Amino acid sequence: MLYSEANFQGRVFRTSAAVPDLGRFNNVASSDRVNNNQTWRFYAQKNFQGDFVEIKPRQSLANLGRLNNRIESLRAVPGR
Ligand SMILES: [Ca+2]
Repeated sequence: MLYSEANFQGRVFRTSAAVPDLGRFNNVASSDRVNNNQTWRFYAQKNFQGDFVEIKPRQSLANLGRLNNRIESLRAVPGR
C-alpha cells in the first residue's frame, strides 16, 4: 500500500499486483507498507526503472526519503 503522506497518512493506493504506471498516484507516495509475504520494490520511474527502494515482507517505510514524491511503479521482487 502506498500513502500520499508520511507516516501512512493521506490518500491510499492499494495493489496486490505489479503496477508499471501509477497514473494519478505518480510522484505522490510518501510512505509505503507491504502487507503480504513478498519483498517489493518501489521505483522512481515507470516500468520498474530507475532508482528504487526495497521493502521486505510485512515491513514498512514511514518516510520514503530520497524517493519521497518520486514513486512511479512497483512490483514484487522476482524469485523471492
Ligand atoms: Ca506525498
